[in-house]
Amino acid sequence: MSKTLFLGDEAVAQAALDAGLSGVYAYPGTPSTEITEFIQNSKQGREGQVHSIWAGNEKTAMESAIGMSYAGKRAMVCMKHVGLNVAADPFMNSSITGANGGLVVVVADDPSMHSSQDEQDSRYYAKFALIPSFEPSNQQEAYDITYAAFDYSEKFRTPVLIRLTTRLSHSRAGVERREARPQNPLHIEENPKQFILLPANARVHYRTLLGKQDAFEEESLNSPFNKYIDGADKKFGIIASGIAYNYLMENFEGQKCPYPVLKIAQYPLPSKLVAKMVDECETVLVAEEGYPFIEEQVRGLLNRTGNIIGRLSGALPRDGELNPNLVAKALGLPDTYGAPIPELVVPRPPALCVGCPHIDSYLAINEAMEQYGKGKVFADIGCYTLGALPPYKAIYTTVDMGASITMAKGAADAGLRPVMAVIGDSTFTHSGMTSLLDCIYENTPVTVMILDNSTTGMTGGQDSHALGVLGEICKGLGVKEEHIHRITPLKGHHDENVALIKKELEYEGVSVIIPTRECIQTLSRRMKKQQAEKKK
Ligand SMILES: Cc1ncc(C[n+]2csc(CCOP(=O)(O)OP(=O)(O)O)c2C)c(N)n1
Ligand code: SF4
Repeated sequence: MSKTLFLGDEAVAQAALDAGLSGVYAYPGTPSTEITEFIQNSKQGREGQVHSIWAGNEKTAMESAIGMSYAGKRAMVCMKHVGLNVAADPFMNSSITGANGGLVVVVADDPSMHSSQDEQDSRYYAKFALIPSFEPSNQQEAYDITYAAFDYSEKFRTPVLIRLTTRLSHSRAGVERREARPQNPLHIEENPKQFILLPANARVHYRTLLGKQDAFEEESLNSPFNKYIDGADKKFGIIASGIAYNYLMENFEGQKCPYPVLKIAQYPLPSKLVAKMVDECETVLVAEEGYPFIEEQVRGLLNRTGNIIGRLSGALPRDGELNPNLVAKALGLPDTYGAPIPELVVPRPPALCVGCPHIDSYLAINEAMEQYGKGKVFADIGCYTLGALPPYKAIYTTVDMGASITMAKGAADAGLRPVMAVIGDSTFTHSGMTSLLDCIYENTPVTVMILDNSTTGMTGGQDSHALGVLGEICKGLGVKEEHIHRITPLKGHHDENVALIKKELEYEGVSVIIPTRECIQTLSRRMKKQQAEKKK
């Protein structure tokens, strides 16, 4: 078969389709978004009626995927790393129930935090849930691993996790595809206790899961994705996982490393291969993207011999992405990698687009809040987080999706007055609605501004789940109708918007203000599409 050029994300998507996927469930998040978008735009996906509509958040996505698996079909759920925190409850418990149809959880980590609040490493989640995980080192392996992961999941009746990282997700390489497999028929589990986690059932299932651990390790030992590549010079042995394996090999002409290399792309770690390396080599360098997940396990608490080096020992930086140069330095090799990127490209600070509706909302907030001083506007995650930067400097917090309203609530509970929460429309439906309910339940004095730009702007313009119905949702949750307002964030409406915000700040209860104007990027894409359709 000839090769097709795929992003790492696209390779995962294509492999899932070829492996007989029936549904992908996801909430957008960089660097994972392109997986679902690829399936949404794929002819193969459409013809196969593969379900691919965005979910409300990662937890609902995970649960839908689990449901599809319980019905016997192959399902995939995709998210960015912090999304797995949101999905953690069903994720952890799905390891106890096990899967029916193949269940693959794809999580894209973002070391160096290119567009994230942290650089947490999802391999810990797989270990925590006692399930197998994979970490491809290139686009071909992303394809091959995803294809194989569905079989693995069905063979052991377990969810499996595939961990990607930004550089792999967002770079392209030629990928050879396999023959497409048909989708599973519907198939209901016969054991009536399998998917009911009453404690009596859960104890049995948990022991079953513990009983699978040796077999998982045996699979890792014999996996085509893990390799022990011997080398004559035993001064070093190198354990390299995921994309760090590429960074290592880029340092050697013809990819011929003189030291033994243990390439890891499948977990749990094959301890026999690790032991062989530690026994044979003077010093073992662990090169891995993210946290020192392997290094911690190999060195143990004491590292008595001191010959395991990596991110913990300081041989590699403790945080941020690796690159071939950093790996070379850790091995004492000459620096061959050229100038670091910042010397070649002048960094440009992020900014709201010219004409963005959020600008007018922040100008109004700043004027209304001026008399009250700083520290009273609790914000959230989205394009509008840029309101933290000059010239606006309008917000006090940004922590996790949906947090603005409940953090404002906590501050109001503490006695702070007046407090505002600023949240995007997509973030509100992701995880802000329950926060608002908490405020309504106690009639907390909070002014909530839901920025309705009709889209999920920050991740490229996916549809908003609450399009046109935000007011009704707030009313349905219990906000009094007279304290729900739609405003137009435009210069011409500035004074009336400021006056309304000031009035609601004085109200000792929950009020919601919804500035409504479409994101100009979405608007321009929509206009172009309409014009193109007219020309047809
Ligand atoms: C748990 C979690 N999931 C996904 C993301 C990625 N993400 C950041 S903001 C955002 C949505 C932003 O949309 P919206 O709230 O409508 O604001 P906008 O960007 O349109 O201003 C997403 C999906 C994240 N940071 N955390
Ligand atoms: S993409 Fe849309 S919401 Fe985001 S900054 Fe630009 S105009 Fe504003």
